[in-house]
Amino acid sequence: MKSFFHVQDIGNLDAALEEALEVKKNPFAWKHLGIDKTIILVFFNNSLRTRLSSQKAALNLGMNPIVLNVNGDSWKLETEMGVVMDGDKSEHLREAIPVIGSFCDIIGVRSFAGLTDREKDYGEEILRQFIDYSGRPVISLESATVHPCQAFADLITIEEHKERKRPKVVMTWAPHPRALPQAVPNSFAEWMNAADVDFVITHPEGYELDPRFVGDAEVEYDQMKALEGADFVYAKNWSCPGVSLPEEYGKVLSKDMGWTVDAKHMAVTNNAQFLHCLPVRRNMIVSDEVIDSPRSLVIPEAANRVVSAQVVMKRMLESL
Ligand code: SN0
Repeated sequence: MKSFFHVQDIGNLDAALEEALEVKKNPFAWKHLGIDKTIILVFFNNSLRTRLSSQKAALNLGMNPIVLNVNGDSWKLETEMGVVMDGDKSEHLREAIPVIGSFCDIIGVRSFAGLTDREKDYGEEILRQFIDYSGRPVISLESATVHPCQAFADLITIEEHKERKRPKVVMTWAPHPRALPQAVPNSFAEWMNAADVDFVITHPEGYELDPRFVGDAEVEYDQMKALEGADFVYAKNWSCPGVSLPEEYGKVLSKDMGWTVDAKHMAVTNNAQFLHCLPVRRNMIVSDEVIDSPRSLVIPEAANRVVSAQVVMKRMLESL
């Protein structure tokens, strides 16, 4: 595997799921693969699960993880080409990336969407530079438009917890005080479209996700109607994707607390299990009652982040 970015990069999903369950059962069985290998995890943004699960996955495989917090403990990095570097940024990505590449065998990168320039974000400019200039396999640890390690962990969690063969999975927008990227819902949609589930997306009008990620999914603007009979409810906030009105890109169009997932929403589902990628704003995205209920899977879902990362790194080590 050369890069991990889209669902296609993992190949056959049944095979990937089978491998994930094997890795989960036997996390140290592939420790020989990573001996004398190094992964550098580059963070332009905050992280809890991604940082820790990536390090844990690397250690399980016998690899040496090194974490670099850009903006914290490295030089501030310039990401734009052709600029006069007379500001606070001391080094350009064009040099930093090949240097990082020369110190390791695999690279993971977290670089959130800036949410001001849609074209730049959807062109994945920072991730592309890592792919083009590092000479190493690159994993998106949430880049501008995708968060594949999360979506793969979500799929593993659904596979483990489904109570019927083809469950109904509903992804619902929920309110948040800040503008958040679309990476998580984009990847979740992409992966659910490829999986053996009935997938429905619900959000207020104006929050339409990019058609490349929505694919053939059903979009229902009536949240209650969408949730009827759901087996899994996946809540997530995202800012305006700017699909029909580019000038609204990255804006918060609604903070409608009527969309907060609470007991009244869960009551119309098929006793659904609740998913969220975390971090979650309690009583904005989801009520305490729902996230604290026995049908909430947020902790096992987060635990599966080690599993998804480990399958991806294992595949990369196998093809070095
Ligand atoms: C990120 C996002 O893409 O939505 C990371 C999720 C894995 N979430 C946030 O930045 C939440 C920050 C907040 O203030 O709640």
